[in-house]
Amino acid sequence: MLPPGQFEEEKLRVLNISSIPEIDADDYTLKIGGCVSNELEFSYGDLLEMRQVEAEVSAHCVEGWSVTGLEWEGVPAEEIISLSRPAEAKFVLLKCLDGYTTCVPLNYFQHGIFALRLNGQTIPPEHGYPVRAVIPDLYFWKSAKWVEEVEFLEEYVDGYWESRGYHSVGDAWLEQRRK
Ligand SMILES: Nc1nc2c(c(=O)[nH]1)N[C@H]1C(S)=C(S)[C@@H](COP(=O)(O)O)O[C@H]1N2
Ligand SMILES: [Mo]
Repeated sequence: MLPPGQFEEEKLRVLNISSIPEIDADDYTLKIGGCVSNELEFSYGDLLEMRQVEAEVSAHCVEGWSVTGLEWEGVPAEEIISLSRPAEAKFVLLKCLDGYTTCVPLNYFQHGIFALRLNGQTIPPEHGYPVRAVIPDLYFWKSAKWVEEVEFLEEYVDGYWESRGYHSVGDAWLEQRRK
């Protein structure tokens, strides 16, 4: 079943605000900060060694196309939450290596994955290598590619598309496309 107003496509369309960043996994760091008890940093190697989960999460682009049956594998966001302990957080701002940002409510983020693999292979560069935050149920603009920083927030702030009129939550099942 697809969310209202969506049609099924075979393959992901590659959509970026600018070009695909060239990333050497050896130089990559995922930073966790904001209103947390523990600020953390993880290398790509650290993430590979952490607890991994696999989940099928469909992509629902706000422009109307959906791709189902995508198998993502990586570190559960719950793990990042329990290690950093963001007691008062209500949102997270995901910041990416291409300058892109998006704001995600914590109650959706907690079901997310810091994906390292897609359909049994290392995530391809155009889809977010080395790390993509995949957030179930929200439109796909909330699934940040090339994510490098997670800032836990008590208050909502706009990210890139949210500041251009797109919804602060963006639940595809509730058809929350624009503000
Ligand atoms: N870092 C980053 N993440 C991003 C974007 C982007 O421009 N930069 N675009 C978003 C949008 S609008 C969509 S629809 C999806 C597209 O993902 P895909 O290129 O893997 O199909 O990525 C989302 N995540
Ligand atoms: Mo999109």
